[in-house]
Amino acid sequence: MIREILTYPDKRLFVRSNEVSKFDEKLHTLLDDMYETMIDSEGIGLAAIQIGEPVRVLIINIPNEEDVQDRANLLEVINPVFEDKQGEAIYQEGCLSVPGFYEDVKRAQWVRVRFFDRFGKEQTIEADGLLAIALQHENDHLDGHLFIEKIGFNKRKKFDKEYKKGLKQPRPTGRKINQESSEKTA
Ligand code: Y12
Ligand code: CO
Repeated sequence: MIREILTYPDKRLFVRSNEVSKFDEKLHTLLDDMYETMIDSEGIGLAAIQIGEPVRVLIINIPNEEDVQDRANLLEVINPVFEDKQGEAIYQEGCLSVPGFYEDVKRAQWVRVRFFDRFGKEQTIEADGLLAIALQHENDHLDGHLFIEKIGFNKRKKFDKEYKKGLKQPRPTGRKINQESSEKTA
């Protein structure tokens, strides 16, 4: 089911989300709803709190080299713990909860993250590039933080000004999506 995405300045976006303790049908429905909602809004990442669920769940679906967003590459991350971060990277970020605003953010270039999958199995991922950025952006949501908090003072002023004007920058789209689910068994 496609769910409503909370947008800035909704105060629920600033709460710390709770750890998941049950890897049950309810969690699977939440993950499926998050995927449908993210794809419907042309996003590449979403945290559960963005649809009003304060649990430590995030999903990421980075488009491949042909700009196809293949569900087979969907990453479902539950209770993530960042074990290591290295380097620096600057990337122009956007967020479905801050529509129409994009700004450079400095983050780690490489990360190693321990997490659980939807079946409660512990996994580790090492990532760089866009995936590393997305993991950090989405993990910030779990701690109640938005990327606009990481931009400089002058850029933040620009955001406040554009936000007040209700400015929505058009964004090129046209990405292909393959929503076929890859086989996922326990
Ligand atoms: C790098 C940087 C940030 C992330 C976090 C995930 N962010 C998104 O998925 C943002 C998606 C987004 C989509 C929008 O809509 C369209 O493009 C049609 C959008 O535009 C508007 O809302 C007007 C803004 C953001 C991962 C990796
Ligand atoms: Co976001």
